[in-house]
Amino acid sequence: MTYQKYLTLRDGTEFPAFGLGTWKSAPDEVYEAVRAALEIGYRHIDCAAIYGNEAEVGQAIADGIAAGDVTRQELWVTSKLWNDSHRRQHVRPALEKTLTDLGLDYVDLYLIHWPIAFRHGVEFPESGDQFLTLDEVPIEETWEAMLGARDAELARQVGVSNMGPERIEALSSVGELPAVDQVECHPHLQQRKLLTYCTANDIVLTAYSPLGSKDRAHRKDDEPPLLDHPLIADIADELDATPAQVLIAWALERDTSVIPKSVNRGRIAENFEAQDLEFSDLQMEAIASLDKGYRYLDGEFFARGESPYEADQIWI
Ligand code: NDP
Ligand code: 1BO
Repeated sequence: MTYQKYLTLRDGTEFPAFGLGTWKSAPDEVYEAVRAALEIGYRHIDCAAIYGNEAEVGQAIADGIAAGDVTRQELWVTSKLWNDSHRRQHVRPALEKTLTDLGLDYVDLYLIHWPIAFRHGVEFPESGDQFLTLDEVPIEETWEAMLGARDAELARQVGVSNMGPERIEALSSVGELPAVDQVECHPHLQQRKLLTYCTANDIVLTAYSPLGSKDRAHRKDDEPPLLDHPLIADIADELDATPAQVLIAWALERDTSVIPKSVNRGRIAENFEAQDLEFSDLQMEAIASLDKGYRYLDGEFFARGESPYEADQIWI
């Protein structure tokens, strides 16, 4: 029986630390992936409207519940508000669309996906005028509407993604800090400053791209492949584990939540079993030395052409 770790949110809610990512899981693959995950024991699925597969994820959840693999109460479903729905009047309809697609009455966690805004109806901007600046749609306005959606019981918890301490701190003017901040985090980007801030403020950090997001369409030539790193391979050998399991277990050891994506049943099971790994202090110290502030998802795709956004200003 694999051990399953829960993290406690500020209001005492128990949050399953380990979950399944679904970005780039094609609609025709994600149904089987989520069914397999629920059978294996996953209790946390990470979704987003922009992933274009919430209907298939929802069908798999419904069928998994019908098959007795999990109950709705045991399951944690996260989704995210896309950048074109930051205005007050667009937040609740966007969440309602996600709920319809997922076939759920509520999500457990709803996140502002990025601190970046587009005109309503724009999926990915093709010109500068399709962006909105955060002066035009302040993130505080979006956050207030997120809190309203939670108060209307459409989401049990609300949080943010891709935000650093400065941006999160600004949200406190609205009255409440987020329950969760979901950011890229792995041994090459350890997010120590942000993790210290989150811990001090009772915010759980969820680590995305924990394996280095290795199927990115536009890879950079100098990209260091995390799964092939010799130090990770050595520790995997010492623990009789795989490199992916080491990366996942490292995130759990630091009391972060972690959401590796896979559409392969064998790798879905392999990743789940990472929850049983334990490190020595020496192994944790060795992995700590790999931090180089390297982002696989560098945000350049939001900063191209006439965009009013700069990539290095996204995560402040
Ligand atoms: P991951 O770091 O999870 O890597 C996914 C890649 O690793 C896929 O190519 C997958 O292939 C492969 N993989 C999975 N398991 C193994 C294994 N055991 N051994 C070898 N390869 C493996 O990348 P993601 O960028 O997808 O991040 C995870 C999740 O985080 C996303 O799916 C999404 O839910 C969330 N996310 C959120 C973001 C945000 O802005 N909030 C941004 C990015 C991600 P295969 O499927 O074939 O197994
Ligand atoms: C545009 C990238 C979204 C991944 O969550």
